[in-house]
Amino acid sequence: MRMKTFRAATSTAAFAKVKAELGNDAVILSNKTITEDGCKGCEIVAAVDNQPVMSAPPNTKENVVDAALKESVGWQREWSQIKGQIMQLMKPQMDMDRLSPKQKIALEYLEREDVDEKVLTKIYCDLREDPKGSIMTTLDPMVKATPFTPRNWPNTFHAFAGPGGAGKTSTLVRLALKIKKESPRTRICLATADGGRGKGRLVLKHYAELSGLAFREIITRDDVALLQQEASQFDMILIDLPGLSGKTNLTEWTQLYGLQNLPELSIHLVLNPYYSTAQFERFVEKYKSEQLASVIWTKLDETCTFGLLLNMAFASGLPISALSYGTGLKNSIATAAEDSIWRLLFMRTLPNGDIQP
Ligand SMILES: Nc1nc2c(ncn2[C@@H]2O[C@H](COP(=O)(O)OP(=O)(O)O)[C@@H](O)[C@H]2O)c(=O)[nH]1
Ligand SMILES: [Mg+2]
Repeated sequence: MRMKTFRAATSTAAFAKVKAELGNDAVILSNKTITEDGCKGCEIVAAVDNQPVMSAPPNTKENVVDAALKESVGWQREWSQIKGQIMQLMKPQMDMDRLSPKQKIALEYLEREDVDEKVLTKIYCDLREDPKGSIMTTLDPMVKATPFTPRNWPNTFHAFAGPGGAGKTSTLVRLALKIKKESPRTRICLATADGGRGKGRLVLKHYAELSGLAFREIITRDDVALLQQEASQFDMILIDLPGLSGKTNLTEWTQLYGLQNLPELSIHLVLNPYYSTAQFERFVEKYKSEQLASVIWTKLDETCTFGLLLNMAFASGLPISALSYGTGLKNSIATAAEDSIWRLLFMRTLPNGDIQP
């Protein structure tokens, strides 16, 4: 067994070093906060079973292609083949002329809006059962809104996860300011777990100070434990998570920081509706977690088709809790409502009434 100590400014950075040096099979033996030259940091001790060192093949064009093809063999390729075959089988069955003209127009519209084939097939099957049924009857149970308000989300801990640049920090600040404005007595704490030194941290600190909100930093799991101890002082603790790089996924990250122990933590996944299918599927895989509770869609003002909202609702069963549609901090976010989701999907109309081209 090979054992090594890694130090970095945050657990995320230390964990990345562990992975880079010891690989995915490394076992974390300890993970604690340390102080070095007056700065807080993280120390991880990790170990890996000794493995024979394989000499890497020369980096020729052929070797790179061979390695890539080998990587794609296995369940990933099999699954995409199976998926493709199911769709090939289903598509001819989707005889659109068996639908009423109104149903057919609605289904064709959703196809143009980039609603994926799994969802279209489900809608088609439902409509076939009920020739007089409206498309809304079949879509209604699929798309749910749980507006992000203290009343709908009474649990204390809320974390915002998602790819870098998706709009996590802006969303967190906007929601905190909105709640503070609507119910000034709500005791809100803003906590950042985003890298310790980044711009997001300063933004959060600035708005917390400006609005009289508490501010905390999460550098290691000790800070999460501390936050848990003082949780009764707050009605809502909003945690800004980092965008996860490389192969690290959300479940690994929450385990590393001890977030999975937080009672009633809701994680809200912040996404943009204009991701490609491949990107979207990758994010769903990377950010899947038992603690995921809602989806927040941002950058609606930069989006042309909104089918991904439906695809995600179908794939995850999660409600939508907020919608954001502008760069500014004011008048750029709305808590989600089912009719605003329908207006987006069928009329490309943003919550502020603007229509997307
Ligand atoms: N157009 C537009 N820009 C947004 C929206 N939400 C966030 N942004 C911008 O996206 C960028 C990244 O946002 P940020 O909150 O820092 O993302 P994070 O990395 O996920 O925390 C910033 O420039 C924001 O102003 C939105 O709804 N519409
Ligand atoms: Mg951020």
